[in-house]
Amino acid sequence: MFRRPPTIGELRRPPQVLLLGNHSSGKSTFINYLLGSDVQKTGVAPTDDSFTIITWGDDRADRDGPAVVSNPDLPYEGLRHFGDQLVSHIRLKQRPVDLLHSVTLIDSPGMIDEAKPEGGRGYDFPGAVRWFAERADLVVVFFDPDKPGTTGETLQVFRDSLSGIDHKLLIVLNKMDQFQNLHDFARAYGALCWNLGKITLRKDLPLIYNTYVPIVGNSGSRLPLQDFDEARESLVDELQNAPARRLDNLITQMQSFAERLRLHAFVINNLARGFRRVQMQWRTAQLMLLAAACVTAAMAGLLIALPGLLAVFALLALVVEKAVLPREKSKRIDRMDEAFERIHERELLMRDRDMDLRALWAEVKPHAREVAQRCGLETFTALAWADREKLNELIEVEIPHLRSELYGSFGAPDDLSGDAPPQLREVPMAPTLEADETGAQRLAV
Ligand SMILES: Nc1nc2c(ncn2[C@@H]2O[C@H](COP(=O)(O)OP(=O)(O)O)[C@@H](O)[C@H]2O)c(=O)[nH]1
Ligand SMILES: [Mg+2]
Repeated sequence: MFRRPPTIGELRRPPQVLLLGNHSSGKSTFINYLLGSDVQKTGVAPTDDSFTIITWGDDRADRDGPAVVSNPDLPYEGLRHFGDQLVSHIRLKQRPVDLLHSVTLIDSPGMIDEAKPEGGRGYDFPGAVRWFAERADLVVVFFDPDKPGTTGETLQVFRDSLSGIDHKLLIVLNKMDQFQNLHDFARAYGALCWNLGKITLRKDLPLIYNTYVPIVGNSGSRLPLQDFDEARESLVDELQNAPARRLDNLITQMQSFAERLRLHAFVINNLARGFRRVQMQWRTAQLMLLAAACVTAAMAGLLIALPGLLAVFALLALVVEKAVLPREKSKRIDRMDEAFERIHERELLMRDRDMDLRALWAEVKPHAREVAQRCGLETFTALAWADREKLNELIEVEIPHLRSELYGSFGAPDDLSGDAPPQLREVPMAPTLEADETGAQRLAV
């Protein structure tokens, strides 16, 4: 009852990179640059309002949304829940390009400044972005000099779709070649930092890749472009590193599922055990009382009263089953927090573990509660000792072992850490933000 197991398509999904950004910030142009061909349409007008999945295939092939979400071999079945409107805005393009062997790119509809709460797009856009972002190994957000601010839909997406996945996020300030002087650049860069500082609520600002895509007809900036070229190379490196990130993300995800599952199972098991004990006590007490009454009646020669006695006990049993036990059950479910505290008594005393565990419990509790209420505590069989040990071993030995094997084979733990934002290589002009006493953020370049 914890969650449904992943589908075959989900398990087999290739490493994915999601590209987000305002319309005309250069997402599609960047994709074409990566693939070395005009796979995506580009242009200043908001021409493309679809999520386009660009993946490897022997032959060139394009498929529409309904064919994509109904194919169990593809990891996109889950998108059906967002409704036909979204499905009709999904495309899949297969291209025989080498890069796509190792990574699938997902181009997205450009974000618009005015987010219409009533759903101007006809589907839950932030929800769909969240769905893709959770399954992506890297999320690249593009900004351009015209709109370095984070207003409207961008703000909504950062708040609703990208929270909690900071470690996968790369920020790009694109079209650097459009700046004619340093002053314009500084203003756009400053505006972007300022806005990001407001929405990411992090003390340190994520690293920003200042870059551009060399395309025919670029106006020719008067700024030296070498640094921006290097930033682009770093960005491409990060994208090519997606398969290693994919493995790391899978392990992180497995760890997080396993820890949640352990909490869920242990607490429900504890409540169910307590409830079964009480149920047993009540039933034993009734039986003993009945037996005692029967014996007394027989000894006193009042066998004639037996049917009456049996009727009284049947009534008593009915009251216990229909009123006493259900009340006991909901009382126990209401005291779920106490069960959690009891089971983790020792761990909760450890200072650094305490907060993590409570945060995890806050996430797990609503669903665990719903499961306990809907299924009824009596339906859960006792958690076997061997299963309990298996779960513990998975979390404490096997998953950490997998991670160290991964680091062993890729040899770059710094770049692969699932918890911390990846330490990106030297890219020019990365600022840090320091919080001063008033809590405001000050830019220290
Ligand atoms: N000067 C310049 N123009 C760019 C750059 N990247 C994209 N463009 C142009 O910006 C416009 C919008 O690009 P597009 O890739 O369609 O943006 P999207 O809406 O984010 O997919 C197109 O006319 C591109 O030629 C860049 O790095 N520099
Ligand atoms: Mg586009």
